[in-house]
Amino acid sequence: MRAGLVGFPQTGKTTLFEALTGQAAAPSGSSRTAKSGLGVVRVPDDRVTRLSGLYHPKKTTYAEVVFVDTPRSKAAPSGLDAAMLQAVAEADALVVVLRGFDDMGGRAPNSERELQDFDAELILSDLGIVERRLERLAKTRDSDREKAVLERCLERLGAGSALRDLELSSDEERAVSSFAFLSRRPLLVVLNTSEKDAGAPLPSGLVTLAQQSGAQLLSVCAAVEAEIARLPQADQADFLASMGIDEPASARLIRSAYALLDYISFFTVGEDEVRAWTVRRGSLAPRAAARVHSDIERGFIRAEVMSYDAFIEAGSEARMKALGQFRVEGKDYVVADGDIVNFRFNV
Ligand SMILES: Nc1nc2c(ncn2[C@@H]2O[C@H](COP(=O)(O)OP(=O)(O)OP(=O)(O)O)[C@@H](O)[C@H]2O)c(=O)[nH]1
Ligand SMILES: [Mg+2]
Repeated sequence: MRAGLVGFPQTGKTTLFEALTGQAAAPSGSSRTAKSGLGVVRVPDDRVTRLSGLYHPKKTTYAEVVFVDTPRSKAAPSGLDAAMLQAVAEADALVVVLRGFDDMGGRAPNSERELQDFDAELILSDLGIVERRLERLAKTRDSDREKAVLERCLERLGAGSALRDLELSSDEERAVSSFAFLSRRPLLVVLNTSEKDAGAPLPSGLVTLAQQSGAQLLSVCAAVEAEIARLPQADQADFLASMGIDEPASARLIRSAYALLDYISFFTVGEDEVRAWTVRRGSLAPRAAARVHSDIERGFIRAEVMSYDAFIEAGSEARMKALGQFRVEGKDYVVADGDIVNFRFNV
């Protein structure tokens, strides 16, 4: 999964990136805001650790999330310029960072307003795309289906609403997917609080607004968490606890993103590798197989499946078989979170 950190200038995007990845966004010596940073974070999952302990594989691979920091927008106060758009072009989800601390000039934060303004920027960006495309299509006689969907989008956007919760059929979705509308991307809102507000309840107005926008919301004190992320791994848990933070920002953010995107994990196990994979909930076995390798999807015969919890309780594959819990599933099987899967295929 790829998540793009976006927002207005000086809201703490780069600081959050450092907190999430434990790495500085740009090489030292260069301006910290000059470049778009990429950081890979492993998805914490005790189940993978446990399976690895049982199989003693040569290699253990956790699922990963790529966070993208976006370069400073020079066109302040506008939050979206070409560089930022390019940085998030391939993001599965947008993480909008809101300022929850007094800025350099001592101005108090207004996170609700900021979220509304940023959503408006996403909407305007999409509106521009839709209008240009419709103008072009007006000169042609075909593409009626595309025109019809774009008209629906235009209506929404023109009324100042995001495309996030616009219901589209799978045909319609396909017709507009290449536009990668920003206001349709799943949105995660991070309120970047001041040190004194770390751990305080979220402002209720912002909670309501995020709900209305179809977004997930969480608060993080990026400055504190970036400090902690720089400490040796062994010391991090103690420092978090001393600040009243249960879980590092990266773990909380990844969990929210998985919930938002409705992602689940399944596992493949063996002597060579124990590995976690991510798919959308509701995916059929061949789709899950494609995550592992396209050949496995093409030559899919069946999937041998054990659910993680039952497996841990039983203790071994042999015992699972004896209990009748080692299942053989076909093409129509919907993969469940925690499934341990062995694909049988023939190419
Ligand atoms: N008090 C407080 N200050 C913060 C926090 N996070 C960031 N800041 C400060 O806010 C300023 C901007 O932080 P950055 O992380 O560079 O923000 P940015 O959004 O990446 O900024 P641009 O890339 O320039 O748009 C810095 O002076 C940070 O020290 C926070 O959690 N609390
Ligand atoms: Mg920055």
